Amino acid sequence: MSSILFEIKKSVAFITLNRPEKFNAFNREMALLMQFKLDACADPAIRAVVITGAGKAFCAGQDLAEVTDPHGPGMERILSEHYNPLVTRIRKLEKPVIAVVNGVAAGAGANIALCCDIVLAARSASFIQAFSKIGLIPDSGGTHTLPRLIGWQKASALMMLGEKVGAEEAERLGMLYKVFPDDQLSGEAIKIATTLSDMPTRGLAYTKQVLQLSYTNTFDEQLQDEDVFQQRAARTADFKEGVSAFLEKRTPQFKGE
Ligand code: LHQ
Repeated sequence: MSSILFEIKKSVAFITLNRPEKFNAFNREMALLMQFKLDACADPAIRAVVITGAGKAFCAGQDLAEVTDPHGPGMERILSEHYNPLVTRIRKLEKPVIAVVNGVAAGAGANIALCCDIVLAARSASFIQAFSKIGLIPDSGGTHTLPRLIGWQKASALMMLGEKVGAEEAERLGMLYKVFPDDQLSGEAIKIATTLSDMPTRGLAYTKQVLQLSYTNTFDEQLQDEDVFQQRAARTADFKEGVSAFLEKRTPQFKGE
């Protein structure tokens, strides 16, 4: 069985981390395969992407057995070849990426979820910046993402203490969008992903890009970038369709173009 399952239903791609007996911890094969599948999501027929885990866990981060394996990739390649390209692909993908956190998300597994555009979680799910417990620093973009989501102080404490945060607390802190009862997560996630996949995909991609620019821009620079991206959005067929549909009092049919 493949370590990454990939399925397309209508216009939504589902990427499932699939090493359930290892709590979906990443080995090299799985990290490279996930990059390959994220590249496949560039297909314009795919208009939203869901990332979730098989079995009880979302993802326990790096497979720690591989780190000590003399035939493994070696510490010096793990970030540059596995996690950095993976989270970069999620950030650059020109469509919404939804993390559906079905269980524990630890280490790189937590930070991969947190770099997605929308994070949904089961009530029983949890997030752990597990790195400090084994003498590492948080990676996969977590030192950038987490303080911006929940503030420096909370991020710093969670990263140093490596404490487990339950899904409801994570929602309260601003780490994620919504928590659902365990038995409703999958259905609610499909509804949200399907809604997004019917929306103006170019406009959503520009929203994702301009939000990322705000990390480094001044307010004035951000206003300029909003102007540039708004003009791009206004040139899309979906903008024309959205306005026409509103004026004609009908449901718009967006094509993602
Ligand atoms: C695992 C793992 C795992 C292998 C659970 N590996 N088997 C970047 C740079 C370079 C190198 C290192 O890594 C990184 C990025 C990182 O992600 S560093 C952080 C790596 N991850 C961790 O340190 C988390 C380790 N795991 C845990 O702390 C716990 O397993 C959690 C909190 C995730 C779940 O706890 P429990 O619910 O009590 O489950 P469990 O510990 O019993 O685990 C279930 C099974 O999954 C178990 O297998 P077994 O055969 O004994 O039933 C674990 O060995 C396996 N597993 N995480 N990362």
